[in-house]
Amino acid sequence: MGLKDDYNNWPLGRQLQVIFIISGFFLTLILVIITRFQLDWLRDKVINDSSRVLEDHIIGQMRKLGQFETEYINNEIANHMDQIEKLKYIDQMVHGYNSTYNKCPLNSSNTYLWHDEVSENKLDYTNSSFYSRFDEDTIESQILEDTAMNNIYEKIYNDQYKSIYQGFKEKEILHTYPAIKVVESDYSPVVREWYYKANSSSEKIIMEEPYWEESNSQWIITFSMAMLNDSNKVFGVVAVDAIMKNLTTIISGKKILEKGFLMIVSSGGTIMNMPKLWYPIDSTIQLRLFDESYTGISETIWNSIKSSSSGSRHDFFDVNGTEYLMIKHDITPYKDKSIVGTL
Ligand SMILES: *[C@@H]1O[C@H](CO)[C@@H](O)[C@H](O)[C@H]1NC(C)=O
Ligand SMILES: *[C@@H]1O[C@H](CO)[C@@H](O)[C@H](O)[C@H]1NC(C)=O
Ligand SMILES: *[C@@H]1O[C@H](CO)[C@@H](O)[C@H](O)[C@H]1NC(C)=O
Ligand SMILES: *[C@@H]1O[C@H](CO)[C@@H](O)[C@H](O)[C@H]1NC(C)=O
Ligand SMILES: *[C@@H]1O[C@H](CO)[C@@H](O)[C@H](O)[C@H]1NC(C)=O
Ligand SMILES: *[C@@H]1O[C@H](CO)[C@@H](O)[C@H](O)[C@H]1NC(C)=O
Ligand SMILES: *[C@@H]1O[C@H](CO)[C@@H](O)[C@H](O)[C@H]1NC(C)=O
Ligand SMILES: CC(=O)N[C@H]1CO[C@H](CO)[C@@H](O)[C@@H]1O
Repeated sequence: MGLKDDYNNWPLGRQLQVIFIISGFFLTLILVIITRFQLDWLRDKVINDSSRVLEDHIIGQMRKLGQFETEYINNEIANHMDQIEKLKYIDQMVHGYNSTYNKCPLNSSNTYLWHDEVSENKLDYTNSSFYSRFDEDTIESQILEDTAMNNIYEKIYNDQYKSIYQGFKEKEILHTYPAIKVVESDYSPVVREWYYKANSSSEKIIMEEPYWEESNSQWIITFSMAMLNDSNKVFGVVAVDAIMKNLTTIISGKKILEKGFLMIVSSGGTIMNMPKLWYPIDSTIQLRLFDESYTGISETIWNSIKSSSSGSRHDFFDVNGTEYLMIKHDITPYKDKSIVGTL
């Protein structure tokens, strides 16, 4: 309880530490599930056909639905990928690393907000803030240069984002919008997963394992991408924490034959939208699909589901002996772009 309740009140820096611990897995698939009982009931009631024709038809419909929903999720994720790429180009330009521009068209400001001027546990949407474990006076010129980003934060910020931030190699500066206070005295962006993964795959967009934010009842996914200088060397990483509220709301609203449902599962096995039917007594627990004592799916079965092809069928029994029919679809946003995160 304590961890989940406190979590949202933690400033970004501390939250990132938690993300660092639980992440490393990625959004991976959508499952379309109905029970054998539903199928038999339908067969008996509607057609009373003992042949496999009806079953094949239903499975075909489940595959189509899965494809359709996968497309929707792919588009939503692709939007975030476009956004992070835009931010990368803009910040590269701000620092003079785009030969198209002699001079950055965005003006820097001559003031900035240092993180400890923000009150603790507060998000200040009127400013961005800067942090570094190094002495503030030695990094002022670098900070002032990046204030040019303030021109665009408020314009691109919307309810799909929790925050937008950048980490810089030089002096390990963190620039965040909305402004926050960083509580750890030795915080460094460059050792965070969103930073070092982007740093080591500098042409790729990194997508982290989704994490649950209890107080706002929403899933967040962090996307990040490296910024390169004129010699193609990483000088920083830009990141966004994207809110997956709509995605899970829309997917949870879908029903198949009354009791059938759709589930989005990360490749770490985290279930992002628990069907009511499966809801744990303690709703703060985030179940994984291979929590066998609950779902009846073992880690071995989970691994075979993951490695099977998109559209494949996997029947299983839950702990109460109910038989389910499941169709699995892979989520692979932007096949023409490099993304680290999907299988
Ligand atoms: C379906 O068929 C079975 C045997 O073929 C029969 O016993 C049953 O009554 C039928 N059900 C309906 C709803 O017609
Ligand atoms: C320069 O910016 C433009 C868009 O403003 C972008 O298309 C181009 O790829 C950028 N070039 C570099 C080297 O970042
Ligand atoms: C930047 O400053 C110049 C000179 O003060 C001004 O003309 C221009 O409109 C400013 N640009 C932006 C994007 O604010
Ligand atoms: C970033 O990548 C470079 C080159 O691969 C490496 O030398 C450096 O240690 C990396 N930095 C971090 C913070 O991971
Ligand atoms: C790019 O970054 C590398 C590594 O920090 C540095 O050695 C090089 O001078 C930089 N190049 C430019 C053009 O800024
Ligand atoms: C998310 O849902 C809200 C409320 O239903 C809506 O206003 C918003 O446009 C949706 N966002 C997207 C990206 O669909
Ligand atoms: C299994 O049965 C128990 C006892 O009836 C019930 O409390 C539980 O919710 C059921 N679990 C599932 C996943 O249906
Ligand atoms: C320190 C600083 O830059 N504060 C600014 C925060 O944002 C408000 C509104 O844009 C400005 O008025 C402050 O100067």
